[in-house]
Amino acid sequence: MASDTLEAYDLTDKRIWVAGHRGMVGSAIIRRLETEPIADIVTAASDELDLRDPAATAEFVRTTRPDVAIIAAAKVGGIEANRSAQGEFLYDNLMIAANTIEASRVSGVQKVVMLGSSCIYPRDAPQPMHEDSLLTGPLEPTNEGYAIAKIAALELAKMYRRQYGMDAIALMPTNLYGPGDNYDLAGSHVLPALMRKMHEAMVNNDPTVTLWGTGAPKREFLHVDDLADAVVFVTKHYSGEQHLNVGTGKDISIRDLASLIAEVVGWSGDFDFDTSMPDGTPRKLLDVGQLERLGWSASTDLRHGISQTYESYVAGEATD
Ligand code: GFB
Repeated sequence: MASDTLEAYDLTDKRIWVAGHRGMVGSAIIRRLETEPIADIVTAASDELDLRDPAATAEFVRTTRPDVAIIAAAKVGGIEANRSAQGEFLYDNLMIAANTIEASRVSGVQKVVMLGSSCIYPRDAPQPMHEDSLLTGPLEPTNEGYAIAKIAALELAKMYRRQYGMDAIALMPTNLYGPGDNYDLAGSHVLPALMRKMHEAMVNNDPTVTLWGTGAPKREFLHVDDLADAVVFVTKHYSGEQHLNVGTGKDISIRDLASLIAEVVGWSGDFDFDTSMPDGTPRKLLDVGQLERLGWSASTDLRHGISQTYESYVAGEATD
């Protein structure tokens, strides 16, 4: 690890911009920042500021003058949303990254934290996937647009550090879940989709739930509150051009995840497999050694995290 990586950045009295504050990730980061002695948090809703617009983004940063920019805004979705709208995923995420980083540079933001995804690594990268696997092979086709945008974002942070001395860092989280997730079955990720499908099967007394693909792929799931804690940790303790993986270091097959969700929801039935839907990457497990050596590791147990997320899903439904 380079010697520039353990610098401490004091958040006391800092003004922090959280881009994407209404999303699952942004809202978790705000909950976590509220426990820090910062001055204030700056936000803009997407109907007030379109981060794909360079002039509007530059004007927002110029007038609000944040010390720190945490870029949690992104167009995100599960395997089917990604596969069917690759152009949109590439364009929106490229523009968000380019505009937020450039606006931060022009207005002299002290620290910029970019968030990416474990899908930046090659489909067949050795597991667990080390940061050095970046750009060593072909990407998974179902999320190539999103992955290319997130690779461009982390490279932009790196190049701006080299050219302008900007303190921009990039974190690559694994698959996330938690309160405030998207439960729309066509666009969501697997964990919220299966939670909803099983909850509805229980309510309707359905004996079967259909899973996409074969159930064999393995994924690593990180609670969004753990990610928010990692974001604050690296903002305070890390400065370097190397992007960092964030995960739990443990993975689970989709079939076993489905069984775990069924136990938490209290539904007992059978699974069907719709193999006309894609499996995607066979396995996606991160090597989390670099962040662990800096002093951070995840703490939420998967079963506990799913239970807590299910409680918030049921509570949200009750108030709809
Ligand atoms: O979470 P997910 O949509 O995204 O799917 P990825 C993970 C696995 O779960 C795939 C299976 O093998 C799906 O086929 N699966 C089973 C389901 N049943 C379902 C279901 O009802 N809904 C969904 N959505 N999946 C995304 C990328 O990949 O992960 C993004 O497309 C991003 O770029 C994100 O990186 C974290 O893990 O395959």
